[in-house]
Amino acid sequence: MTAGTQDARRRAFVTGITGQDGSYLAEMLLAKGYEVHGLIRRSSTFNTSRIDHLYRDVHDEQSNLFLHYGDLSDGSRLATLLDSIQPQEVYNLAAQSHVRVSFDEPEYTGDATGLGAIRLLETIRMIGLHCRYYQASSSEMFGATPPPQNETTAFYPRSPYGAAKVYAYWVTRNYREGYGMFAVNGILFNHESPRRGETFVTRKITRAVARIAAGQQTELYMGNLDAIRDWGYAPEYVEAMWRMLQNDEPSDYVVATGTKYTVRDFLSTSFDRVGLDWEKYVKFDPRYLRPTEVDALIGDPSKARDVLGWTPKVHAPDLARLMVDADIEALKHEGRPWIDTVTWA
Ligand code: NAP
Ligand code: F7E
Repeated sequence: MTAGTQDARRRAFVTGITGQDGSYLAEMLLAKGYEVHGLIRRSSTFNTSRIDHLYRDVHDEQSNLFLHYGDLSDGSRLATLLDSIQPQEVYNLAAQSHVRVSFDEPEYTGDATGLGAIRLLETIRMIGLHCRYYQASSSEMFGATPPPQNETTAFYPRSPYGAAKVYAYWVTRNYREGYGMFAVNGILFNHESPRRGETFVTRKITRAVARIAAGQQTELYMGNLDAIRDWGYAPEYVEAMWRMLQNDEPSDYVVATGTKYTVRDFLSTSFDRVGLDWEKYVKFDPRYLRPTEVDALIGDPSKARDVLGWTPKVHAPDLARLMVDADIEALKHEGRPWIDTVTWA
């Protein structure tokens, strides 16, 4: 079958499919029988390691994952793709998603993370595509507003990334209210996994723990250890995204565990897993501080529980342990692709 030709399968278009969430979402949608179309950026080196295990040759009749070159900065390409694929569901997960990096690349972050959303929304409106749209909004939008944070909490972003996400949040709501689009914001708190990018704090820690335990590293340089986060498990969070698009009414939802954990707690639990004392290895480096920090994010996921029936099962201590175990496993496969296994309901 040619990519996108019509059959009974539901079609989803996923931007950011090569990222942590995109890979789990694609895996889950394929397990549910969807035809999945992913947007990937042209890169001089392969950037598909998180989804290679899902990919089958396009000449294979059973293939139901299709990858398309494109970029959120390229509106005409988005129009061509969406018009030819005609997906029923669009998940906008692509972003320059690193908060610290957004201070170094504020303009680019605004373009990809903020304007990228309106390029997609306006494309959908212009070509008259009847689809449901998911926007990857973030707890970073709450920034300096104290916890607990829910759907009615005021935004006070503390980074170019947070500000760009606020823009994307509001245009998503605007297209829902102005044009009657089924467009929703998932306001997701930090969620992690063995597939988390290596420069986010959890993965930086668990990867270092595995390497220190194996004698391949002797110290770990970190920034602010006092930050409080509400860390959940990414495969559970992509399930919440999907549920938002299956609900009768479009609405916005906080997705979180409702529990607090500091960076220091995460360090302690991770080093404990291999029987080491974190204080002997961790050193301070101011380069990992941000010009403005988000001190505390703790979500209240009551609405997602009550309306979507979504509840988190994995909390920060178990998450730290499973990520350390996965990084120990990954070290054994260094140089070869390694992917954690997830069982989808
Ligand atoms: P991630 O691992 O950093 O993945 C980001 C994805 O976006 C990658 O596939 C990346 O492609 C793609 N991308 C970046 N710039 C692009 C552009 N200009 N055009 C097209 N694609 C582009 O992020 P994640 O953790 O999976 O998060 C998914 C989404 O949720 C992001 O929007 C993030 O901001 C948001 N979010 C994440 C969290 C969290 O805790 N993980 C919480 C709240 C919200 P390459 O692989 O080529 O770089
Ligand atoms: O930092 C502190 C740092 O970079 C967490 C993104 O997915 O979640 C993520 O943003 C905390 C911060 O994530 C280091 O200062 C200390 O307080 O893992 P992070 P983030 O900034 O919370 C939100 C919800 C998103 O939407 C984003 O896309 O840890 N921290 N020392 C450090 N952080 C890093 N990266 N590296 C350190 O060495």
